[in-house]
Amino acid sequence: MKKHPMLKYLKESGPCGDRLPLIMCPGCGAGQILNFIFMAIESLITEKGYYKDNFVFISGVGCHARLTSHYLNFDSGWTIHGRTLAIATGALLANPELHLIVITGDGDTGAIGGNHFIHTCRRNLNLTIVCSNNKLYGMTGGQSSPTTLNGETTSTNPYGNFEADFDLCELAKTAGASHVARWTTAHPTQSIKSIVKGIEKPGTSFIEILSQCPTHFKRSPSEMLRDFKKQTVRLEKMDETTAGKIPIGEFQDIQKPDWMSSYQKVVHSAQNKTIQD
Ligand SMILES: Cc1ncc(C[n+]2csc(CCOP(=O)(O)OP(=O)(O)O)c2C)c(N)n1
Ligand SMILES: [Mg+2]
Repeated sequence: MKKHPMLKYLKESGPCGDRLPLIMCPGCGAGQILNFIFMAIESLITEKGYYKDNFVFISGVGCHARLTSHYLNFDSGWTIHGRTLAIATGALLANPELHLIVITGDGDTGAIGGNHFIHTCRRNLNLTIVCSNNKLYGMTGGQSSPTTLNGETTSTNPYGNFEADFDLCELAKTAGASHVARWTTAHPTQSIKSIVKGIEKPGTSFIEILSQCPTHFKRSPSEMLRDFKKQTVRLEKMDETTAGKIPIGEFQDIQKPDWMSSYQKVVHSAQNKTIQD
């Protein structure tokens, strides 16, 4: 049987046993997101001369986080829920040559790790953040998260979420990330292109991918994918007729110095300063 071309990026076996099937529930979007990231990395290695060994993955805790050290044939760190970006920052400062890919969730980024998220974007640290947004806390029983849509039903909101939902892309954009985009698991080509662009872009890249959780939403994955197509609209087509739809596309793509290049300028100035008695 012909092997899947991305299989080389998975370990033969890991803490969860054999690499396939993944530990995720059937129909979970996390495996698709992992495949998008692999496809992006594959194109950078084969077409742009990137080295596999320079990619390092960091994740926190959550269903999405199972995608790193459990399975990847890359250097990776499975770290603490909500502190993913703090730990990725440390890895980056230790070796700025690395391409750090942070796989995070809507809870990890938008709730417990919200403060780290804001300041990572503000500092414009050279990290590529891929957020698997399944709109709830998948791993702990499907509780509402900051991205659960208003009115949506979860295990903690059986009568519908009465809170306002949060737009992570708008937050990343306002906080100053260089590159910000949102897609869904029903948009594979666009997601892969955004991840490639994000990795190539100096500074913080935030790529949010809406992902289906058939287990907690108790729906079929294919129906959820069809809904992603129906519920979303390209940012540039948003107007009064599309009210209530979820905007997808590129929210921000700007040229600005990343944290490390600004820091190196300061180091250079300090080293060249003549100390006066
Ligand atoms: C410090 C800390 N607080 C809470 C938890 C419990 N916990 C584990 S995963 C999780 C939520 C994960 O949600 P999300 O980041 O959206 O990931 P998903 O499982 O949906 O992929 C929580 C609250 C924890 N492990 N550590
Ligand atoms: Mg989640």
